[in-house]
Amino acid sequence: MNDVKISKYISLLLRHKPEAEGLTMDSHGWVPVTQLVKALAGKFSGFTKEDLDRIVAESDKQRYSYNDDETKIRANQGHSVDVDVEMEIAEPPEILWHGTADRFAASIEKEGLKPQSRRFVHLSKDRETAYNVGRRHGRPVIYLVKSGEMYRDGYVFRISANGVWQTEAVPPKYMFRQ
Ligand code: HQG
Repeated sequence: MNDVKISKYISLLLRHKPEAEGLTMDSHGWVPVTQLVKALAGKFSGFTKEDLDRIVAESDKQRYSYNDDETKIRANQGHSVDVDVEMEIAEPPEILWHGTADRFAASIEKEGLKPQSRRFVHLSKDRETAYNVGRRHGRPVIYLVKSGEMYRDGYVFRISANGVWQTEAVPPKYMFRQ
């Protein structure tokens, strides 16, 4: 089994395109495990619930959660579909980071960070994580985000079940290119 390839497909289904496999997603992002396993078995022959258990447990960023009785599964964050995955609203650390690609820098410095196709802007806890996020898009550029100041100014921050900070937008005055 190519777990990385399968995990990418699971992310596609659980964050962006449940309809590609006819999955029924509820308003909190949950999908029946039996449905997901069946869909994955149709695409990756021999796929079973045990394979899904392994991918959920070993996901490097802990991308997915089961509900208590493991009948439902959802992605912890990163959605473009309009669901509420019940992220905790919390006070962020004083500083967070955002990694992006240099081709986005001019637009970001003009209009700030926007969620683009996702529901929230994703912020990293440390510089290295931000660098790795930025590298996915091209030549990386890192911004320091003054999240503490934003919080005191009334901006709402959420933290996902797998520890990724998110907010709706970051205006340019709270960001510094590093
Ligand atoms: C950029 C991964 C132009 C933004 C990671 C980013 C993350 C703008 C891109 C998670 C802009 C959107 C999310 C503006 C923002 N003008 N470009 N005003 N505002 N952008 O993939 O943050 O492996 O939707 O900088 O670890 O890169 O999938 O967001 O470059 O946590 O679990 O628009 O995805 O996690 O790209 O990544 P994305 P992201 P997973």
